[in-house]
Amino acid sequence: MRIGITCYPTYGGSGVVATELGIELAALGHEVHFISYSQPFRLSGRDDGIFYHEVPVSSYPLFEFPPYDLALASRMAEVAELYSLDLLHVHYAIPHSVSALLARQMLATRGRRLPFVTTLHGTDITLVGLDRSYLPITRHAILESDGVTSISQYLRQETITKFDIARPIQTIPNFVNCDVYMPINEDAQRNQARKRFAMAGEALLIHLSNFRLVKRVPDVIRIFAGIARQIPAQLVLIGDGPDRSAAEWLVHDLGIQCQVHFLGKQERVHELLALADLLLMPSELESFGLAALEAMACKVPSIATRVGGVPELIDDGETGLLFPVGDVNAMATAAVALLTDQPRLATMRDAARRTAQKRFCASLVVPQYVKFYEQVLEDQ
Ligand code: GMT
Repeated sequence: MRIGITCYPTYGGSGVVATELGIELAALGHEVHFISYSQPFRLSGRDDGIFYHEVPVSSYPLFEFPPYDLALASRMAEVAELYSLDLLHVHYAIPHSVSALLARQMLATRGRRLPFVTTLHGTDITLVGLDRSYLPITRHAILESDGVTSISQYLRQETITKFDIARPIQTIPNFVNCDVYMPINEDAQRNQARKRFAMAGEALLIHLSNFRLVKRVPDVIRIFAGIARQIPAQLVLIGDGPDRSAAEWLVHDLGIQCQVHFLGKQERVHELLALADLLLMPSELESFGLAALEAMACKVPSIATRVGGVPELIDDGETGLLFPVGDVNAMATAAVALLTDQPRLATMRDAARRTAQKRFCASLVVPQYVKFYEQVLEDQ
């Protein structure tokens, strides 16, 4: 198939899923065309079968808000025609599904079909999508999509309930490439690599996010401070975003600068995750929690919140530990108990990797997307 993919190219789960999906589809022999305002950050530009088309957004004095969604729709229609795309797959409903709908209409007037699939990722439904200024148009584009998928059962149900949508929505969970996201099984090699952040005998905690409010990064710092008061520990934070400076100030005020490493945006996330003992994901809401899955594939269980789709990914007590939002003391206490019980931690680490392989491996999930595309094309 020739597939056009549109996503947010910046740091964020939906862009990561879209990019990894494109890479996997190309590896299966499909032709993948990314259409976005900049190259998705995990795309190296070296993969066979992958093409990138930038969306130019012109600015005029009259435009206080340059209309990206319109420029995107034009480029989608153009790329679809020039490269004979079979379908578009847009990640994150706002505004991508609306642009895809326009592109489909533009090509229809030229006698060409261009079906589109919308994948719902989370805040496009639970936060931004519920904003009255976006709800009617988002709902319309979801209803008009030729196929809709959601990344968890939770999100599917939220979409049906909050958007009052009766159309079929297929849940296809997020996935991880278990050959890229891997543990370092050799103890000596792992210990050597951990020396970059932690000395022998120190626990290593990790957090990975876009530092938005919903991620509760200050809770990450407070949980870590609670852990570090009881056992020797270090914390690595990967990512960047609006709450980074608040987190940096909190680290400063708590006097734990020597134990906290802000790495900013990183490309080789899998190599860093594999060094950690535990991931901290105390989010207000996660429709899935991709960071926790990537960590699990590296044999790193999570201390996380029992919200949204997280319980579909993490079995509480088996592949991680789940808590109410904001209960930083309970999370710190549980983390210390786990980190000081090596046999229990080892069992949980093994179970986390096994779950990633058995339920969320790219080789199991990507074919579900291919089948879904085939169904959509058959229904035309
Ligand atoms: O969480 C964010 O701030 C970004 C958002 C995105 O679109 O990048 O993440 C959502 O999609 C991810 C990939 O499917 C999911 O793993 C996240 O759980 C989801 N975030 C929320 O639901 C808050």
